[in-house]
Amino acid sequence: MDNKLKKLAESAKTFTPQMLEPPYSGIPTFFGAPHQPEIKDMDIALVGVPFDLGVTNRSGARLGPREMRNQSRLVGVYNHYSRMSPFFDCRIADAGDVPFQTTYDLEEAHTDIESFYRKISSAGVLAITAGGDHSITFPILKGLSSKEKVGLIHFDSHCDTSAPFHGSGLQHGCPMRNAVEAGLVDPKRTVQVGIRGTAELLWQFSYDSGMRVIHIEEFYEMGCKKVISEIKSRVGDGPVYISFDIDCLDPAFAPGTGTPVVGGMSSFEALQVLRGLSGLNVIGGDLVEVAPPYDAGGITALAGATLMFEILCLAASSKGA
Ligand SMILES: [Mn+2]
Repeated sequence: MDNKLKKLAESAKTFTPQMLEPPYSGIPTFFGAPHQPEIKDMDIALVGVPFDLGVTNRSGARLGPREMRNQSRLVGVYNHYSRMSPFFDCRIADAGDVPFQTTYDLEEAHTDIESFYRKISSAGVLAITAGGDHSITFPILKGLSSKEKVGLIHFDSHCDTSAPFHGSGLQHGCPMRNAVEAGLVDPKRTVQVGIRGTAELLWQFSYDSGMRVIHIEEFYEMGCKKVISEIKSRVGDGPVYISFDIDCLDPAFAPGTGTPVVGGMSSFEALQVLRGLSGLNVIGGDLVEVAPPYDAGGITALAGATLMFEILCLAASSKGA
């Protein structure tokens, strides 16, 4: 153990009492962080959005945050790759779930999400989110918005830049288009990674607006290292948000999701790309679309929690810096 790790291990502030308990005991919070519903005295809020009224296919992502809290007790507090603990560098709390006035109206529920994230950003706190279906990313970005547009690193099998269809422009096939059209996201500083599947015809907006789309075939041709440098050169030094749809992973690694598409990357490849993104100005992120009813032995929720931890580490490094 080198000195830095030794210092982390000996630091009382690295651990909460719950982190020292067995992972199956107690009331689960994200990574064992303290539950703190009031947004104060924290640098980063971990937030659950148990909501899936925006799905086009199988529902169940509303159960994602609960199960990711469970599995997250097997993840963290150290990141062995970057040799850091976000809990050492930052004050991190589980702020609980977004409180909904209604769970039966997509538009109104999105307003609830936006208000909650507005409260978080007004307090100068970063938010890392467990979804929920992907429709939640649009109201999250609205709530976090400042004057400056953000760049977007979007891992998914789908571009999610569809025009309204099946009677809604707010469902989970549309958030990235909505975010660009609302002036929240700069499409020229946007990279979509892992894209594939039959819905390609719905995503012309990605190309027309100037997003960089890396299909899964190109991902494997380039390899992780080139993908990382392509992402970094695209998004630059400005603020950037990371949105990770678990269906970016192959269903072999993440079967528990509403719209699985065969032929995706492995959980290790996703980890490697995320780890390569250190040094970017990460202002928040989400891990969405974990749907426990289709999961097997919790592997999707575990993959989700692990990737969420990686995003948390990136945000903590940014915040710390
Ligand atoms: Mn998606």
